[in-house]
Amino acid sequence: MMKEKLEEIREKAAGQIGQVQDLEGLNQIRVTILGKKGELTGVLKSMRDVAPQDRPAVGKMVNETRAQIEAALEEARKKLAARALDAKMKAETIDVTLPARSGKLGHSHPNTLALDEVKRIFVGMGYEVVDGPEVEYDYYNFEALNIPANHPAKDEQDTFYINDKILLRTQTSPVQVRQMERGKLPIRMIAPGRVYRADEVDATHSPCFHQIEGMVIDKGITFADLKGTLAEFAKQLFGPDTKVKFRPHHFPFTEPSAECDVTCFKCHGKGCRMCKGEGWIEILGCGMIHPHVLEMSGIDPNVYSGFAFGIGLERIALLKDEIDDMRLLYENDIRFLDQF
Ligand code: 2NM
Repeated sequence: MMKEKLEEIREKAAGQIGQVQDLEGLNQIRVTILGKKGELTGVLKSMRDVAPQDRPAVGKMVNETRAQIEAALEEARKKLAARALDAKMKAETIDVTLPARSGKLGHSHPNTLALDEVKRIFVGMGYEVVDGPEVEYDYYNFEALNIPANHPAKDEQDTFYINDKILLRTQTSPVQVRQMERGKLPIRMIAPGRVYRADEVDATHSPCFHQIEGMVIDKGITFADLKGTLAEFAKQLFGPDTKVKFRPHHFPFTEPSAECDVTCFKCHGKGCRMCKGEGWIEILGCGMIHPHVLEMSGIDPNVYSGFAFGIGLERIALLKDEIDDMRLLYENDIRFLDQF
């Protein structure tokens, strides 16, 4: 009677274990059979109804049944665990042979492209690239450059003053002055960098923009050297058939002074939209360094002479890339920048 009951439990367990699909189900089976209120435990509790002399044999049978069921449970657990691991591995496979998603690479800003080009040309002619402070003394920005106290450039409307002696440089000439003061001659240098003017933002103005100023000082430097240098620069920047033209102008720090135009690189001088029908495009200011400027920085104008020039970097970038609004250069709109 007890034997049949145990046999029935064992077979039922085997049947259930054979059907079970996952570890949770298996645990359920363990609880319903071997748990505190489980079927096999129930049998154990009914031992008191068994005749004392039969108890050892029945106890042994119960224990054997229990061991068999436990063995079956353990075997099933191993199978199910292996199957679960297998499924997990399949679901989480990484295909290491897939090509990587390519990151989007940036590129140089149009200003940087133009500056690199200008630098390449002058470095190729033996010039040094020099920089200096953007926060400058009034002396280096104005006085040492022969710009008198009553000059309109010095007006508070035009210059950002930190105090009455210190300001944001309005040109990169102070870098040239500092180089002259060092007294190592000859000098062949360009000074690119940020400059500041108290201007309202519009299509051609910004309170912060970039200049590239250049300077050569040696014995016997003449206006012919200036013309030859800038003619070569223009050819390299705008194409080999580019011509230059010099119009008289005035700067406090140079004498004589000129503005330099190049033949339009689009129409080659015939006149078009690019050059507003002129055939010529203004690109820079230049001149022979004023003897007083040399003298103030400790260079004897009777022994040395030199030329200097100033180029607006944005103007070059806008021209070369045919951009019609300077603000586009500062807004950092990727849709715009991606085009260069
Ligand atoms: C310009 C035009 C002409 C210039 C002069 C000097 C210095 F320091 F040598 F005197 N540096 N840059 C200069 C001359 C700048 O910008 C339109």
